[in-house]
Amino acid sequence: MSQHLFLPLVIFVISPIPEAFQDSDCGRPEPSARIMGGSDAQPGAWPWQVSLHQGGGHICGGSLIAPSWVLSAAHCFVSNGTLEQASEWSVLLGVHSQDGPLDGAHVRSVAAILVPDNYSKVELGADLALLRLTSPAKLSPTVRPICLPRASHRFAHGTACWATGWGDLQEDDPLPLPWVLQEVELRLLGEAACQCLYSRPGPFNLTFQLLPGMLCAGYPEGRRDTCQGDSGGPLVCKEGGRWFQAGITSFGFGCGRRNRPGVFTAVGPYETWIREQVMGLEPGPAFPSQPQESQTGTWESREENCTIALPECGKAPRPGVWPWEAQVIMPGSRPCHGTLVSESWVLAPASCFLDSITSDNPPRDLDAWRVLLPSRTRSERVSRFVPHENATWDDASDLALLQLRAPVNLSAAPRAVCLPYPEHYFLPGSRCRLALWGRGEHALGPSAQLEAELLGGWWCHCLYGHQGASVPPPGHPPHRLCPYYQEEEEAGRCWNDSRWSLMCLEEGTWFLAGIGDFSSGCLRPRAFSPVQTHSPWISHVTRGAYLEDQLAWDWGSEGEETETQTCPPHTEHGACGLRPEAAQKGTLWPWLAEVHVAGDRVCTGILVAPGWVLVATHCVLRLGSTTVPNIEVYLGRAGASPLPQGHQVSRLVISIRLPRHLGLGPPLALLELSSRVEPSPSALPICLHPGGVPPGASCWVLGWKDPQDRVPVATIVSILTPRLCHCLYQGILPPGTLCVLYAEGQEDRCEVTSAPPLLCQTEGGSWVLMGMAVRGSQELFAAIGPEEAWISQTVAEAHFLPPSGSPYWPPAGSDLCPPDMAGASGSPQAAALILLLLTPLIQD
Ligand code: 4AZ
Repeated sequence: MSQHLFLPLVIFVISPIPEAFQDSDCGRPEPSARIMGGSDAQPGAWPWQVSLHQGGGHICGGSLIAPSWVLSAAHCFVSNGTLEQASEWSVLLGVHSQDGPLDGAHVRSVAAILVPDNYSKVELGADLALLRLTSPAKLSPTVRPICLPRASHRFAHGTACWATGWGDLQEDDPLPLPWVLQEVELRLLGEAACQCLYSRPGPFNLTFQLLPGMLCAGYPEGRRDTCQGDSGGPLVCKEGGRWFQAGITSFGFGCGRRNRPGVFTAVGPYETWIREQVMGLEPGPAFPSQPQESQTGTWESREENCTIALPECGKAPRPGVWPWEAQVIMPGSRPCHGTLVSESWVLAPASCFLDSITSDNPPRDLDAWRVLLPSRTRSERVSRFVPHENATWDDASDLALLQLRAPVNLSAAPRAVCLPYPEHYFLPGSRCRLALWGRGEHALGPSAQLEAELLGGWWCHCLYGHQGASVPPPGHPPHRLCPYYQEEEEAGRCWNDSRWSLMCLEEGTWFLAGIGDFSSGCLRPRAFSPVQTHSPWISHVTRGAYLEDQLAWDWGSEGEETETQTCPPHTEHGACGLRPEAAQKGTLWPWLAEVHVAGDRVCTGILVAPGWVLVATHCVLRLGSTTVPNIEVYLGRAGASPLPQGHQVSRLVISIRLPRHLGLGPPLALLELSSRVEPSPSALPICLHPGGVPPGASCWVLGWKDPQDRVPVATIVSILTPRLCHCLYQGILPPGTLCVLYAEGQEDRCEVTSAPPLLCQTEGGSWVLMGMAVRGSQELFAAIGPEEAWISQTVAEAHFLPPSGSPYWPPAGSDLCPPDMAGASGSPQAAALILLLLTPLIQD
């Protein structure tokens, strides 16, 4: 539907008198002279094929069935339930290429368009139309009518027939100039065989009920089909030396998709309707009787059993052994890792080949390039290099296609990876793998397996998106993909110069889902740009890449209303410490967990990673007790104002981890949850503070007013300088203890038995955990910093901010306390007030 043709009308000669026309003239092209997966037709090979124009461009196909009659599809002429004006349409006859001189071609206007009364929309059948021409066509070797089948005519299943047209070559890929008529051989599918294919959920999770008067043609494996713009055109089958029109191109689910053959309007069942419409206007169409020898075909045959095609791409013998792994070798540089997407094409980052960002000239020394593919003894040569047009300035388009000189056989290895269609939605929780991509170095050594699990859209979208951005709802393709994986990070290195591709598994089939995004820098999880947006370009260039429908659809109840989510304030520190807008109903402290210990005791816990909660040891473990209590963790609870059910999560604790402290009882414990918590505005991990006090931060003790109703209360505090702290609690403090000072009257807003945490909000806006309350104290907190090594080793995903501010811990033995204050009598509060007059607080 995308071509526009402006015709010089003067070249056409109108022939006023119909030529003699008989039955025997139909369906016989005189000289023996896309559609998807087809090829250029020979001029004159399909002399009944016409092009229907509206507004100067090709819209639909049609077939000449009598000098004054054209058969086409109703949906070409009906929009919003109304039939279009005949005068808007013109019929081009005898056309081969719609671009050059139209030798022997001529045009006719349309006097009337007739559509069956019971036509409403394509899926409900009766998708046919008759066009009466204002004057008869001029019959010639390139303009001849097709024979029509009678109602009793039976086309045998499996018959090879031909569809023709000027429609798209693939979904959203119009036929290029010079617009030469395309032909494709399609096999007739029996009703049961077709219904069986369409009864299995396919694209968009849809199934379809085939109706009487429809027929299917194509192949279970797809790849050859009619497409947009072919509608109304004929499907013809040769019997007894003449061509009969078995079908009218009507619709389908996409084009050339697996298990989705084209659906045609069967012509035979409409014999009576057609005869009625043309009655009285001679000569009418020819309905020759079916040749004897063709009546013996199979129509209720063994073939009718259901032959479903399986994906031809994305099969790996085992994860990590990728039959589509391709390495491009160029003299003088490291190999570039890419992936095989078809028999003849390799996809790789364009940046491997474009020498620098300043020179975007494609390289010229293709002769020297070689491609290594699995199980091939010799390397392949390269004949073409096609970079993506945005490759040099858009990271997400850093792609190039390399054509191999000779196609390879894809029966075992090498094999092609599957590519997702643009509407693909990879389910959160999908199993994925990271594979080498481009010239990236393998950070983990060549044997490492990077297993990954796809995280939900919210997290990824907001981590890399901006505050207030709306999150694509489940089922909608995301802007970015974030896989969760274990990465051994060396201190100070985040391997942001190594690149990966992301492959995800659906029903045993691997898809190339994303390509590593440089823009994620050191943020974790890394972001990947979805490949699905580039699939149309890849299939346009390669004409053979394996696009495959989504194979897994279950993302929960669809009927459930989903509020549009918007992104909370952003942090530059990775996937921690984000706090949703206070306005969002309910949850204000998304990392605050209720830790229910063995029934009724409740402690405060803090989510430090999607599967881990940090608590004060004394709160979950009783001294002297050797049994590990039964612990349950609740997130997304906001005390008296409960959130909708969907926002609350609970997990059992499967292990308690303690640091190995010699002598002293460890102040902090890590609880491992039975499964990860999907990050959401009501359950987010916090960042951890490595030491010192963040400059300019505001700090809070977060707890409950009372352990029964557990309404979160946050009390602002000042963290005292180490000197003040040391002087006030001289001799009684374990190393790494933080002291705080409450504003007057605020000191007992939180109850202490639940061991509340001490948090700060940094100048950058992200929230960090400083410490957890020491047993029985309101002012003393066991700091996180000194436990950094243990926490990081136990929980790879826990995120410590880079060190900042002044170191908190004073050198051992410093003794600078004012003489009167050492071991001050009276309350710490009173003592601190005196000291405050002498020493500024750190945060001031
Ligand atoms: C169309 O839109 C159309 N693959 C025609 C045929 C098919 C799909 C779409 C069948 O005109």
